[in-house]
Formats: sequence, structure tokens, C-alpha cells
Amino acid sequence: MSISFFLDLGKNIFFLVIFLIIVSFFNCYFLSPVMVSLDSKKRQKIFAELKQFQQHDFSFSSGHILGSMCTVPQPIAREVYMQFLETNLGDPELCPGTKEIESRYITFISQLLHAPKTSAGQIVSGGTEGNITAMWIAKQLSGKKEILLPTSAHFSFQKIASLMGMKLIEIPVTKEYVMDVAELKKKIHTTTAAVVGLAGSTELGTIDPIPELSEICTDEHIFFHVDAAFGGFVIPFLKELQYKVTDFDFQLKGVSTISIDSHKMGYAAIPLGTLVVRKKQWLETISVDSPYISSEKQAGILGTRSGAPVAAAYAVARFLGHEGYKQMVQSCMEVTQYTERRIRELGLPLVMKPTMNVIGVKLKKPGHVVDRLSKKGWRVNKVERLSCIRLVLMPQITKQIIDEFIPVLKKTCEEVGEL
Ligand code: 0PR
Repeated sequence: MSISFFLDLGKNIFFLVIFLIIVSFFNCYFLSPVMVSLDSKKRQKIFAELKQFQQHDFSFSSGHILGSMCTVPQPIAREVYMQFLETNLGDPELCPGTKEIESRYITFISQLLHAPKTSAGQIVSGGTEGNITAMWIAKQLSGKKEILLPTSAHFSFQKIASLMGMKLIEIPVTKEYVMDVAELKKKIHTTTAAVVGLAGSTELGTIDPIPELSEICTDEHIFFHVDAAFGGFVIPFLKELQYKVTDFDFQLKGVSTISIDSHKMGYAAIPLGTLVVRKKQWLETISVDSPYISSEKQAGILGTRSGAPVAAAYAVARFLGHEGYKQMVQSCMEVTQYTERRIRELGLPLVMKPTMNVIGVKLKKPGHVVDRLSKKGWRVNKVERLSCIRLVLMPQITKQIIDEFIPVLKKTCEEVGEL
């Protein structure tokens, strides 16, 4: 072999090495190591792996989830959620645009609840955080620790008691499953920090006698929180649709705070709720100095929090508008009445006539029915306390789905001796 061959080879190797150095410099400089390594094969592998896990999940779009207070979000929410994925409302100066969306969304919620001009809203992750925040304010304002609440209250209050060293005093419910006002009156004391009323109970969707509770709390100067996590997006529209429902919002002057969830009947993506407080200055009682970020003070529990669910919920509200929500509630109620009729026809009793789109079906052993239904691909909730199963007729549930479900429920009840 001639010497020129070796010279050429050396030259080629030299150029190859230079080329590789340039490529690796380009990769390190312009692309992060993570991006470089995420080639399409690796992506596919990761997606396939995740899909395997996801296959085990029940999905709302299947129509087979009949016991959840959440729903498949309105399609616009999905797109907007992705668009706002990197926003952080915990540092509002980084995203003044998203902050503006948040304040517009709070205005929309406040108007829905007839909040006064003095009010303010605090975005929260859902009903649990809404209740915690409300009770935190009540504790700060009153310096007291006792919470009077119906036996039907959501279990998030147990967390509140544990977190804040507060004491829960349970008030029995009447035979209509709402808080017994006479019993409440007996329990009010100088140590009472707050009264809690439900506008859409978890188990049956009942509404406590909020107007009477409001009056009592006004007279006694007691903080009154309304948990409207579920009913907040239902009751205003039921009223407009001429259903007879109890008043629950800020038009009642004793109402101090209301929590309302967008990820339930607000048709938005998880996690999102709002706590509206009657007086803006109350938020100062749960604020701390936040010297390292753009806002001087930060109220509430969370620090870093995504703007994505807020923007998504705002888009849903803009898309549906008041009329859209009203139609959605109307159609949920039609499906509820249809379901009620079909269940009664089976010979199964209901716990009570539904107030909103939640039905309790009385059973001897609800747990057995729930387990069997689950194996057959249908999800409903068991409520052992009331010896019933709970169906929540969310927007994705149609009469056709109920027609599919009823024969399965009938057969299941026959198998376990309920029918
Ligand atoms: N207040 C009330 C009246 C509620 O019903 C709930 C939740 C909360 C507060 C707490 O809300 P977050 O869970 O958003 O913090 N009620 C639902 C329930 O227990 C929660 C839920 C939703 C459970 C969807 C299961 C499910 O698939 O049914």
C-alpha cells in the first residue's frame, strides 16, 4: 500500500473527528441532554409503557363511570390545558397574562354566586382545599376552634380537624337528609368558630337549609361556610329552570364563604375549584410575606401552582356561557329523572327523591353490588352509612348508557339477592 493511502486515511479520520466534535458541541449547546436522548424510538417505548398502565383505568368517555363527581372535561379544556402547561400562578409576575385570566375567571364565579363588591376569590385545587382554606380563615378571624357541621359533611373536614387542631361537632340530619336546624341551635356556643352548610351533599346531593343557617349565623355573628363543591354549578341553573331549590349564595347576608368546584359540574379539568370570600381583607388572615417572588404577599396553602387548569376552566366558561351550563344541567336532570324511573321500575327503592343529579339506591348490601358491578366494568359508589349505592348523572351519561346499565344492575341485584 502506498504512503498516500495512509495520508488520505489520516486526513479522513481527522475530518471525521472534527465533524463529531462539532455535532456533539451543537447537541450540548442547542439541545438539552434530555431532548437529545428523547429520540422517536425512545418516545414510542415510553408511550407504550404508559399506555399499558392506562389500559387498566376506567375512562369517563366509556360512559361506564356512574359514580364519580368528575367528568371528561369539555374538549376545549384539553387543548388549552396543554397550551398553559408551563405557567406558574405562584409567581404571578412571570405570567401576568395568565394572572389576568385567573382574575377574570374569579369574576365569572363571583357573579354566578352573587358575591358582593367587597368579595374576593381564591383559586384552589378543589373542594378539599376550598374547605381547608375556609376553615383556616374562620379560625384566624374567630380565634376559636369548633366547627358545627352536618353528619353528611365531606370527609375533608376530618383532615381540617387533624391539620389545624380543630374540633368537629356533628349535627344530625332530618329525615330529608339535611341539617337539623333545631339541633344546630342547641350546639352553638361561645367556642364556635364556624358553621358549615352543604349545597349539594356528597352522598345524596341534598341542600341544607342555608337561608335559615344564614340568619342564625348573622344573629350569632358566626362565620358561615357553604360547601358548594358539587352544587355550585348546579343550583343556580336549577333555579332558572324553575326547579324548587333552596337559596345558597351570597344574596343571603350570613354566608361568609362558598367553595365551588370547576372540576365537578363546571365541566373543566382537574384540579380546579374556587373559594369566594365575602370580604377581601379576610384573605390577609391567611397571607404570608413572600419576599422571594414577585408578589409581596401570598395567600392560601399552595405556592407553585399551574395556570393550566385555570386557563382551561376559563375557556370552558367562555365556550359554554351561561346558557351552555344551563342546558347541561337541564340535560343532566332529564337523565336523572329517566334513571330514577328505570330504577323504580326494577322495584328498587331510592333513598329520597333526588334534589339534583345524584341518586341514592337503597340496598341491603351495597358493597356486594358495587364489587360485582365493578367486575362487569361499571363503577358506582357504595355508601355504607346510608345503605345505598350512589349514582352521579354527569354530563357524559346519556339515556342510552342508562338503558345499557339497567339490565346489568337488575342481573347483579338478582345474583346477590337484592331482587
Ligand atoms: N365537598 C363536597 C361536598 C364533595 O362532594 C367533595 C368531593 C369535596 C368537598 C372534596 O372535593 P375534592 O375531592 O375535589 O377535594 N366529592 C367527591 C366524592 O367524594 C370527590 C370525588 C370525585 C370522588 C370524583 C371520586 C371521584 O371519582 O364523590
